[in-house]
Amino acid sequence: MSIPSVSNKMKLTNLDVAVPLEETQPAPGATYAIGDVQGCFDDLLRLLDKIDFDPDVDQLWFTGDLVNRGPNSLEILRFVKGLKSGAISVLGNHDLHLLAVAVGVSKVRKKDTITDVLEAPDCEELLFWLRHQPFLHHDPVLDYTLVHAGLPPQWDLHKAQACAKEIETVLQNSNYGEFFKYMYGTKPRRWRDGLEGWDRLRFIVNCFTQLRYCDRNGRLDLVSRRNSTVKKKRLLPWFKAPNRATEGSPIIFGHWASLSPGRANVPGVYPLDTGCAYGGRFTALRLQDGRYFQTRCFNTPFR
Ligand SMILES: [Mn+2]
Repeated sequence: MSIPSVSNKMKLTNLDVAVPLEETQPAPGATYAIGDVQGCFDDLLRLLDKIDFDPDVDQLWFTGDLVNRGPNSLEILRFVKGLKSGAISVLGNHDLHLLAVAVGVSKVRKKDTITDVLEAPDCEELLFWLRHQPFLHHDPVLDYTLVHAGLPPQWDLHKAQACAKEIETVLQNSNYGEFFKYMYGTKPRRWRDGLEGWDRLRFIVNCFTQLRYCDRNGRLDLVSRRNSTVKKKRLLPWFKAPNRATEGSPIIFGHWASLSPGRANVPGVYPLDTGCAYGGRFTALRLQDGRYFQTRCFNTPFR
């Protein structure tokens, strides 16, 4: 089988061209990107029913934050781990919080719903699996990139992939617990290639798992949340930052429940977190044809 040329790659993302291919080949299966699950396992099952998910041929991409806030963090971890290569999940801030609690660096907070995982007989293997998940996934054929929160304007895709590798290497090392001692914090705010040590790793992990806003000079703002502050400081969503080096590369992300899928008004930007754990909706995007699927969420204590 030859490597698809650029023109074939373009065609694979176009439904009109993909249909004849299905007539001559076995059904290749679809790829669904799914927003933050946050422990809402029953809601996930209803969404998978709706898309008629077939684990033998379909692949699921998760935007991360599989756990916490919803009622069933344990089952969702077991389920996604059990899908093996049929699922790709990037790491989110709640996933990292679970890992930090497990190594004793963080404490369980009032709204956390992760103790079922921590007390499970298979906790160790679930968390081993979790910390081996990526921070970024890129599919060159589908031409989509998946992260939990965002990317700073200074990184192009190549740099983002390299930075993801750096932090993945740290988490997959047996000394990974050390990282959590230095992970928390909102600085540095601006990327430099020369950043080193914990500052460098903190910047990288903040982009992948926390980022929402940047200022016009491309500095992260991980503090401002209120609309009035965002306006006053003239902050921009990271994907609207001027001269963003990943402009034109389709990016799927979660983490930001108040963004509406399909209404980011920026080409190639696909927010999928629709607040499942907060009585919102649950969203899947079929990458082959760009179609959205949604279910309402019921199984949540935080309505
Ligand atoms: Mn998040």
